[in-house]
Amino acid sequence: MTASQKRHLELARSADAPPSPLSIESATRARLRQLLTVAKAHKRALVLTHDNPDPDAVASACGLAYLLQQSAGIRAHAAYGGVIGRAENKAMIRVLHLPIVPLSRIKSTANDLVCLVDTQPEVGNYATTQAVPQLVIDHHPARPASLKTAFHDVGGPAGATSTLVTSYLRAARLTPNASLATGLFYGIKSDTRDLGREVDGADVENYNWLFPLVDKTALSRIEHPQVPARYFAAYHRAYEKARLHHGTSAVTVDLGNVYVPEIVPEVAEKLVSLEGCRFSLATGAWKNELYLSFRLNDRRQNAGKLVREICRPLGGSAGGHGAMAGARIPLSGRDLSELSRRIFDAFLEAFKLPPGPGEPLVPEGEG
Ligand SMILES: [Mn+2]
Repeated sequence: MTASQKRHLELARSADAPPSPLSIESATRARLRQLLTVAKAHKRALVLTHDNPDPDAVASACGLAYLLQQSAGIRAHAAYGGVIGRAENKAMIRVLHLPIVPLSRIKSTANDLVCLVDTQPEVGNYATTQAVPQLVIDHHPARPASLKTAFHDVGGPAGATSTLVTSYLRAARLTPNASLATGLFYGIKSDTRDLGREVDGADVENYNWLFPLVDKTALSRIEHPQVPARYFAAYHRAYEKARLHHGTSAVTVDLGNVYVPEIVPEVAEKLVSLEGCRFSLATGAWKNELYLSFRLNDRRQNAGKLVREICRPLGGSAGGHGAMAGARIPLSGRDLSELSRRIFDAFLEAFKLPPGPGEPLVPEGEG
């Protein structure tokens, strides 16, 4: 056996070996009972994701709404603010016909229970409704406000909110249909980058449990979507405008105005695969807000913490965890490229790299 095969085996063992499957299951069942007790005191639930939701947010919202309907016997609607713009995410909704709608289509007054998934109170990245969220399920680091809600399951170590929701469905002895199962599976798969990043034993366990229920044809159509021409234009501009810092230690790009906000994280994700790169940063403007995405290869740093420290003072909302984080900052008259430069310099300094414009990723004449 080669060293790399050995390492793979060790990784597989550590990821597949939770403390004790039985104790985890009874803990989940106890939490499920608490969740249902809170839910049953209400009539109509609104399950809200963060704005511009990703597959994990969409799937966990639909999964929780299903759980509330089936096991608490209350009406529940899943909704989101912002837009679903990334091609894979649009395909997910279209191919799977998932029951989630823009928040504007829901009469908020009729709901007496507001639930949040894949985000938490205080984060500020979800559409504001009048009611205070009372039920929160999120794998991101716990926020103090979440701990004051009637029910909360926050703070990881799960790599995806879909993992937490799948555990509750299983504890409630519910089997999701092919559409929901495929959504939850894709939620886990995309948030953990195919179980390769920030993954927990529960992610692997639920991924395997969902696999036989997945509609493989649908999954393939989601993962290989058709994209509009402007997608290629946006990528072309991204590569042309990307800048290298201190060799290939860091790569930054200010995308200018973007046609959908999701192109920003997608580009950051692509650029962090550059050889020798410690982190990537992408910014873009959409509807008078600066969107920022940060991706990290350097395990000694925490992406979420850095983004919060740098972006909060600029008036933005920020979220994220170990290797990936993002922020949204109102431009309020500020110039995108100037603000981007300031932010890039702050990150470069945090990594003790020289600030400044850097060198083009694609030198002139090679593009
Ligand atoms: Mn997530």
